[in-house]
Amino acid sequence: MPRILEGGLVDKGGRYAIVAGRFNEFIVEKLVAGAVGALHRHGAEDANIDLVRVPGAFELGVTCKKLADSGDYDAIIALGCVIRGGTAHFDYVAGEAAKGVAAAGMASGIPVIFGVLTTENLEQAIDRAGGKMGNKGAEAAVSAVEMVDLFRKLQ
Ligand code: INI
Repeated sequence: MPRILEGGLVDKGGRYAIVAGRFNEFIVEKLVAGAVGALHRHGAEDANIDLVRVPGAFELGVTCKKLADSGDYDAIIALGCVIRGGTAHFDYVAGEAAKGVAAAGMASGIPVIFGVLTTENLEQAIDRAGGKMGNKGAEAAVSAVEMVDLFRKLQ
């Protein structure tokens, strides 16, 4: 049997920052509630969870990078919602959000979790923010707990 290195899903005092875009607030607030609820259910305490708000998904990457570099957090969870409109704006905002969040993780070496919905319409967003497709904020938070535990084992 190979040696298997993977993170568990029980939080052991990890420090988390959730960064949430205000754009499409009605949806993003459901992602935030899902993320906080999941962190609690996996053992994290409010004292170890900070919530940082930014204008929109475009601002997530640079904010995640700043928080990751602070040394105050073991994982950052980026939450936002980009809904396709009739223009190319969607592609720029969604693309930069994904690139920025990924770059923050790569540059800092800290897990930065991508919990940004990129959907064709509002219905798809509702489905993924506590509707029939689950809550992507909660899923992102569980990924953060797992990655914090994994990174402790990889040290
Ligand atoms: N921000 C979002 O988070 N979602 C969107 O759907 C969106 N749209 O469609 O424009 C959006 N735009 C704002 C953007 O994230 C920045 O806050 C803004 O451009 C200022 O830099």
